[in-house]
Amino acid sequence: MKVYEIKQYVTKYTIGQPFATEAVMQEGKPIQKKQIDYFQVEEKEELCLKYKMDSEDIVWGLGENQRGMNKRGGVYESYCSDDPNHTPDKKSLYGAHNFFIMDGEVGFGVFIDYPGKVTFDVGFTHKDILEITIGTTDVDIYIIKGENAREITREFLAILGEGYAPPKWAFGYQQSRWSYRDAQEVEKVAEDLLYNRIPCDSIYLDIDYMEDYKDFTISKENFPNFRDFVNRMKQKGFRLIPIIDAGVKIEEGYDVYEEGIANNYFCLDKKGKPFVAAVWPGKVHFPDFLNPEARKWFGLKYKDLINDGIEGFWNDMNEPAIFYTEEGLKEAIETAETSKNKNLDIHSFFHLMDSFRGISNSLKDYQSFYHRVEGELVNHHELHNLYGYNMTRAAAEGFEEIDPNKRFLLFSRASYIGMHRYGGIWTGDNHSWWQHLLLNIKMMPSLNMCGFLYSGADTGGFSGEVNQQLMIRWTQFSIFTPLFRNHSAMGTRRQEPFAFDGETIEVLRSTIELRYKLIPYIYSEYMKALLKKDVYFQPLAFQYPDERSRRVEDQLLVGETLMIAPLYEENAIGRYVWLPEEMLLWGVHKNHEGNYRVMEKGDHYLEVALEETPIFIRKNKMLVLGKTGLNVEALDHRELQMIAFVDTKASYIYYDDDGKTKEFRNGNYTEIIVEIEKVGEIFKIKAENRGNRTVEKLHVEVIDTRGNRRKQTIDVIHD
Ligand code: MIG
Repeated sequence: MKVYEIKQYVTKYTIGQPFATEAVMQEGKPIQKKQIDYFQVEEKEELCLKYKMDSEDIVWGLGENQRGMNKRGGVYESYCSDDPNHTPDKKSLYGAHNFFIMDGEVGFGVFIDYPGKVTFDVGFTHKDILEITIGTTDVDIYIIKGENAREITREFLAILGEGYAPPKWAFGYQQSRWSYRDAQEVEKVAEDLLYNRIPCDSIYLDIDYMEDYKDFTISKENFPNFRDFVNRMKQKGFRLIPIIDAGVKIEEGYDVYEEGIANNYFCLDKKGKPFVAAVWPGKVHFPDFLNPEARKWFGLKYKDLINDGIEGFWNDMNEPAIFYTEEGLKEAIETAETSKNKNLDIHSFFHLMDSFRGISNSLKDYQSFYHRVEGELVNHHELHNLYGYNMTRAAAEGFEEIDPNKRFLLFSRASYIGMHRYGGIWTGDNHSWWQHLLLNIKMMPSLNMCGFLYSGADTGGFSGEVNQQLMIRWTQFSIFTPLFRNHSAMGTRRQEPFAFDGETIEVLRSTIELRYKLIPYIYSEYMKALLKKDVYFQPLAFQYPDERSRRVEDQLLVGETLMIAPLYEENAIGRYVWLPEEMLLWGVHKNHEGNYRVMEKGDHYLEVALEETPIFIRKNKMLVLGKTGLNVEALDHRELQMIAFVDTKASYIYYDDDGKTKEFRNGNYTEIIVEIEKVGEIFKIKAENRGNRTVEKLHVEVIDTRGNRRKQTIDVIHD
């Protein structure tokens, strides 16, 4: 074992010869140590790390996973999985995020940097034992120390490198469905949104826009004159976001296939031939994204669509999902044949059923193909969790080359820690279930701890049938997630906002309008978190370490000012809310202004009508707002509104930039420092602009702890 000090609080333990995942961007200097801090280690064929937890310890993190924010009580398996049934017993979803924090009397963070299978038994087998099983003896393990869970998170994020900055329009509302099949249907969606005055920035193109599901092709029949269409839609205020799948269709004459074959860019089977699997297009090959040349080639394939005016993409099926392989299918058919004309007993019958059920995404298939890494063949299973990561990296590196200063929208389904440098993630095929709204709420801070700031779930749920209430409640939560997209599966009830009754449309519209009003705040908080390598969503525990607040899992801190307490139960007319300190409730009712209430620390039952989105403003903090508009680019932010809840004094840094380029990295951005101080009975307000000049006036409303309100308009001082 070799040990390195990466930073004062971060130690890296290298055991054997680990695969370079490139998750961590920082090197360290060698130090002497014989043991991994905190853990008892057993080394056989696999590595096993054990830690005895205190009964009070909370375990945060593990990113995209089931169960609570506190991961205690469950088993989690990092192995990117295309499993559309996210029931609570599932151990793997689409991402592999091996970072967690032990938060208690003794506190530390752990990142297991291994791209194969890792299992975290967090007090499942034995209630007080945390057991990590790593499917190898070649691994990098990082132990991170810090004063508290938030600081540990920041120490961790700091070694991962700077996250991905989406364009500002990607913070608007996004409309999706599997599928809007042709140009007319897309146009109809746009018209319905406009007719109902529902703000929206983009419309998604799911797999049916392609010719036979072939990546980088466009169905000429369904989308004739694609470039004109893309630009026409953009003029109406909608960007089109096509999907790109991992598998490349095997078809003579199809350029992506031909080039991949000619240059050896595909993953190989045992015999050294391109590996064959079946997905949407039928038989496909998988680009070997672990090979830098193949990555470069695939990344530049996005160019044609970009030339057509496309500015954003979503990468799907990149676990990679496999419907079946020839071998898998053959085995199942053989089982079926031997079962033919037999009187099957119950075991044989289930064996027959299982042989077909287990055909997709099977471990056997993942173990049967190879990547070429620095001239050597490496079994896919060993680095399974890096596939989606490197597909997304391919795209991001392609964009960098195609249009270096432009920000593109990009997110992926499969991911591994470190991928947040290249794009965001969405949480895949959830259901229109209340439980999945709650899961979404609990998952957001865990994803943030692993670096994934630009993320969100399919609002309203992907599979199953959403009802009007769930659609509203889910939208009321999603207005706070950076990626805010309504997406649903083929065959399910239509769930675009305009698909509901008039009253519901109105509630959804005003909720989405609230999102657009919040964009100055959401964007400012997002970008500050990105630049400071911090989180945007936090559990209450990260700011309020008291025992009561530490246990709250259904309220979140959003940026530095807000706390939210979403409604997530059917037919609920209110909910209990815990206030860790005195706060100002902005009971946003159809966006009407001025509905404030100072609430004291403690437990409250809060009535929340279906059209209401309660927002809490923390003490001595400020919320910045703008006017709504039909899309992000239509927003006028020369004058902004602020709501400040002030006892003695408060300050806020409002961040903004052009939202289109990477110029912010050269210091081209706006920062307005707003300071409010109580002097006698008056509040003195000062707003000073540093950097680019964008805002002229601030309309500040100060609410003091007695509920007195004062409005004041101030000019921003420019240096
Ligand atoms: O096998 O492209 O998660 O969002 O609509 C399903 C069709 C493939 C899965 C994605 C989903 C998308 C769907 N895809």
